Amino acid sequence: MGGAKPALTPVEGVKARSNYLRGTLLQSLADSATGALAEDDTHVSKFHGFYQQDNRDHREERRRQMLEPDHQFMIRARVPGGICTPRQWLALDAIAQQWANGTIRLTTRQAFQLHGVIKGNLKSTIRGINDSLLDTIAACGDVNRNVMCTPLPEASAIHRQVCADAQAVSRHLTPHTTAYHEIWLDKERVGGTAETPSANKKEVSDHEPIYGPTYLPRKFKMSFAIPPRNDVDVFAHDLSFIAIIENNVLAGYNVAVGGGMGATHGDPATYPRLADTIGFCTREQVLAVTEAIVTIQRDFGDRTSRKHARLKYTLDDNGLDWLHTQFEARVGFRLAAHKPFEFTHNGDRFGWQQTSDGLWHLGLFIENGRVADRAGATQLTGLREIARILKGELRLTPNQNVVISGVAAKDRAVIDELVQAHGLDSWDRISPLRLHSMACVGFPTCGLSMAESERYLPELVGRIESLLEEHGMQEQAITIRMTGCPNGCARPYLAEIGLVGKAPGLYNLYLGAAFNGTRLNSLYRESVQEADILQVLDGLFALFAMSRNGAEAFGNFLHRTGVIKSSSDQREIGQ
Ligand code: SRM
Ligand code: SF4
Repeated sequence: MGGAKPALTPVEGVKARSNYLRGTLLQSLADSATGALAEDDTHVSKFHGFYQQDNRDHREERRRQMLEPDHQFMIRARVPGGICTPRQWLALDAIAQQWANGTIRLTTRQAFQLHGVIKGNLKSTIRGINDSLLDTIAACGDVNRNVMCTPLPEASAIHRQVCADAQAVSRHLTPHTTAYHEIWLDKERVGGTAETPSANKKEVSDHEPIYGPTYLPRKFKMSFAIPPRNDVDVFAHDLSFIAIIENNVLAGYNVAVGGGMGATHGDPATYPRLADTIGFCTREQVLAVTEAIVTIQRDFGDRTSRKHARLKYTLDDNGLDWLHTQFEARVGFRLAAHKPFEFTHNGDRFGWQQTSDGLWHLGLFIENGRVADRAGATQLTGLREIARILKGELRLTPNQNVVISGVAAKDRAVIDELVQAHGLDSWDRISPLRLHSMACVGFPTCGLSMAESERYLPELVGRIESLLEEHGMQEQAITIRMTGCPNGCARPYLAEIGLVGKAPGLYNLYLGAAFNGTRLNSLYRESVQEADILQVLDGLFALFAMSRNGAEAFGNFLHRTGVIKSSSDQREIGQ
């Protein structure tokens, strides 16, 4: 005799009632009495690519004045594989100036974010993004998110193929609902004959062949990597494809499943997890593999607890053998054994590089992805000027940077001039530590932030740079990542030094991830302030300077010497 079935989460009800993501968004937009959306619509809106937020710097003051919070919206535009045309960049920039806060935010998943859009400007913003041939649908919500692809492997022909596969997967998993087009692009409502949650045929308007009417239990993330670069952090995603190159030909992909970063402080049932490599597939099998894994998660992911709803938990609850059985029943074939591969690093590369097609690509450092004009570095204007003359593309990197891509040799000089004039040449002067730093957005826009992140990491890195200098290690590349809470948006658990916010000024310090993104770090100190962080690092840098093995990376050193003793997931993947 089983007990009562656990209730589905309220968000499941919102999705079911939303009639394929319509909700009451039109009414919410028309309601001029408030700057906010109706409660249910704050969930539906995510599938359309925007989040309701309020400026947390203004919260107290607004409360004192008995005003409603300073509601504003963050809009995320998908850029599959991070490839963006100069025209799209210019359009995003113009929209940021006209309707958002005048900056562009490059994300850790190679997408764009705009902050500070008020409700009355949402429609113009989303239309403008669509006019530039980017879109915002499925940039957030319980669906497959922006598909990542390494932006610049040296073998350009193979990169084109891998990127084409990433974009095909992205198209395949884009929701079919016509709600997006009706609401934002004023398209006619499209009729159809589809399933509805209640099997009530009169409300039929849409159908979702892969997702069904309640979409996925939770967000779903995918990436494509080309070894030896692991810049996408391939083991941090629900589903990833690792390109296997044999005799200079793309033979197919190793398939990795069940990665994820998100956790909750003090709740051991939530944890970051590295993906398992479960086999090898050909290029032709990629869409079938993707659809099978997505539908397994659709059918078995936990819809009763959003904290336990990602594929990593479905996998840990049921095991790999179960996954293979489910998978084979859906696709009708067995994955081949996975093939050997090796990753060397998970950071970005900076400066000019030439690819096998003879074109040049310039990797530029954008600190924490915030493209803005500041005293001494007018990076926003500089990238605008570059986009105006660029014949190639801009590629957004998985570490919040940008690559000016596809430049003919004769055009390099003019790009260099603009880069210098606008302070975009910092990569040439700053430390490898800073080049390997990454922070999530955090305050003031993120509603989940517990501590500063984007606004604080640059300062802290400066102090850690001084320590490294004292130990004669200013040229040492170390990955350092900070997030304002344990959700893991800057993938902090894959950094050699990870800082995860607990409260204003307090962070959990994680140490010892592998420099190539194949091992998670471990919690080393809980709830520490800046002074403690610097003291701990000072001691460890002294040890490192004294007894590292040759070019050994910091995280590997801590691991080898036993400074790091345990971790939630200490498997070393792939080597
Ligand atoms: Fe994230 C929620 C920002 C990449 C795990 N993330 C959020 C929200 C939307 C806060 C919210 O729900 O109210 C943040 C908006 C802040 C703001 O003001 O802009 C936010 N996440 C970001 C971005 C912009 C960070 C950045 O600095 O670049 C990244 C946007 C990616 C994109 O373009 O799609 C971003 N988020 C990630 C990553 C990294 C990745 O995907 O490679 C992760 C960890 C990987 C993973 O998903 O496991 C991540 N974000 C989360 C989670 C925890 C999910 C979980 O499974 O527990 C949340 C909270 C949630 O979903 O409930 C979250
Ligand atoms: Fe916000 Fe936390 Fe993500 Fe940072 S890690 S952007 S604080 S949800």
